[in-house]
Amino acid sequence: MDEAKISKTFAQLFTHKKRLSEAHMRDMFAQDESRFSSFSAFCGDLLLDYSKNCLDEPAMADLFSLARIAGVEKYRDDMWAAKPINFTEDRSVLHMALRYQGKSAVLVDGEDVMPAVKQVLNNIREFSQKIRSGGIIGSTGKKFTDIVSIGIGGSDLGPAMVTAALAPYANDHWPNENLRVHYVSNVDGADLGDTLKALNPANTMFIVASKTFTTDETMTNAASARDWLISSLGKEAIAAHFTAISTNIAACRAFGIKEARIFGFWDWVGGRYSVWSAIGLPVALAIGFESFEKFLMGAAEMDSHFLQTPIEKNLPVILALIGIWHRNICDFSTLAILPYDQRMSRFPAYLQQLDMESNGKRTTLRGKTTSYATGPIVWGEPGTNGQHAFYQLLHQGTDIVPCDFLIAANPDEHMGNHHAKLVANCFAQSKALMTGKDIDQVMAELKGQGMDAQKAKKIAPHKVFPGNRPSNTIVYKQLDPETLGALIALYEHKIFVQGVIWGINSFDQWGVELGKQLAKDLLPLVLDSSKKSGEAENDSSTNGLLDYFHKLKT
Ligand code: G6Q
Repeated sequence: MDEAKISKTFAQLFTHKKRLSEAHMRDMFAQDESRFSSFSAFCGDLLLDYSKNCLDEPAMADLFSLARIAGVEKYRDDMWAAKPINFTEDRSVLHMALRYQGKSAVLVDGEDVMPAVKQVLNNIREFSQKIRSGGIIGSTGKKFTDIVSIGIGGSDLGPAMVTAALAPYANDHWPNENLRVHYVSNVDGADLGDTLKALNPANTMFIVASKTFTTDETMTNAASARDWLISSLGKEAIAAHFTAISTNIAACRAFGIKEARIFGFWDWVGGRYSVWSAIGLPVALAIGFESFEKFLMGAAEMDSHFLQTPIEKNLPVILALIGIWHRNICDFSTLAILPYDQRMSRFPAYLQQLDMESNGKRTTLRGKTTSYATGPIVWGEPGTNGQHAFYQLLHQGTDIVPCDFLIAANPDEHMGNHHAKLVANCFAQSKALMTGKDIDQVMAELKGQGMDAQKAKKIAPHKVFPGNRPSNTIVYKQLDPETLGALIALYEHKIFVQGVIWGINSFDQWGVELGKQLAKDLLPLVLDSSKKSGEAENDSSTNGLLDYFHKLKT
């Protein structure tokens, strides 16, 4: 990576920003009828419209150069060649292998991982088909009607989001039939407690999803679930009612899970990139293995696009570069993910982890503290709900928030004109953010409504919209398994590209550790008030909180 060249390109980008400081996208569209086609790109029938960002061709050209100079193509090829790019954990990053549809070997340390990947997929196929058909039953001979997946973070957010998004594909079982898939993640007993309340142990299968099989929340929930099962079916029921997904086979066995019920994966699969592995087992159970395979195929299509398409037409690269422009050149600190799809309601939370755990970092590959901003704060909610809540700030607030709108051309629910209204709202929002409304327009409108001039002058400033607010719009045919796979892979690769440009390791997560360690240290003080809080090396706030907690505790 040539740092001098990178700095020079950043300097050029700041010059573009200065040049465009007075520009308004409204005028850019008025002056260039082909702006939409010049600033949009496809992967299959998935469209990325990035024309509503305050950028022009010279600025885009320098952004594309930045990607080249930063070595995006080289790092991308290194990732696919299984080089240990997650160097702080000495690991390759090969989630693309989990959905690879080609015939070539994928070598890690000289060994082809594809036979093992296919073996686990076959195990998932067999297991999910048997559970769904009643070929695998509980200890009392009853069919499983409820699957409870216990995991957290990367072992929960992906499968939970995908299961909700693809609910219509659970066609054999949804909504009338029997198999329901639940997710429990929080160590707050309310999560497990509320889930178990409605369940019958005889019909319930638990899947403990944990790469390490040591995560405190998951192990606490799994132990309580095991107690719940034992209290009504006895110890011998564990083997029939518990399944594990983990790389830590010994710990699964020690928990009481039999070998044939342990689905493995590998250390080259990061937690937040693991929905494609056995961690996706609950998804296969919910939507059936055929749909799960299509989900993998959709991601593989995006992988091929990412690996083969020139940078100027490469969707993940474009999305990443637009993000770099907003974060580093314009100093916009957040990114709103706005799916116009109710079933994608967990997608913003999923991307929150994918992006913020990957790129929320301040140490470069060379161990120096960055002098520039890295990953944005990611947040969002589905449209149209958000319109009636936080969009006020998007339109008229003092912070500019780049937005990603996502919308399907076809709904799953064919109900009146609901979908037409959803689409109209989605397109209206990006249009309104871009065009805005100036004072003259507002005055003309108010006068047209018959308002007297003095009152109009008083009210008008409140009705002005600055516009020129950036957004991308992603349009796809339908939210089917292939499309969802492609969308997730799009964002995975976008985040990777940004990590390369920022010169950080997107694949470790040391920031999660400190809080975990301190929680362990504090637990004895929470459990036992006689262990005086002052005994530990705590600050006065932590001690004060502990004392007050014990005072209130009944
Ligand atoms: C993801 C993170 C983290 C992890 C959870 C669960 O990339 O590493 O979210 O997935 O902490 O870890 P286990 O799967 O080991 O329980």
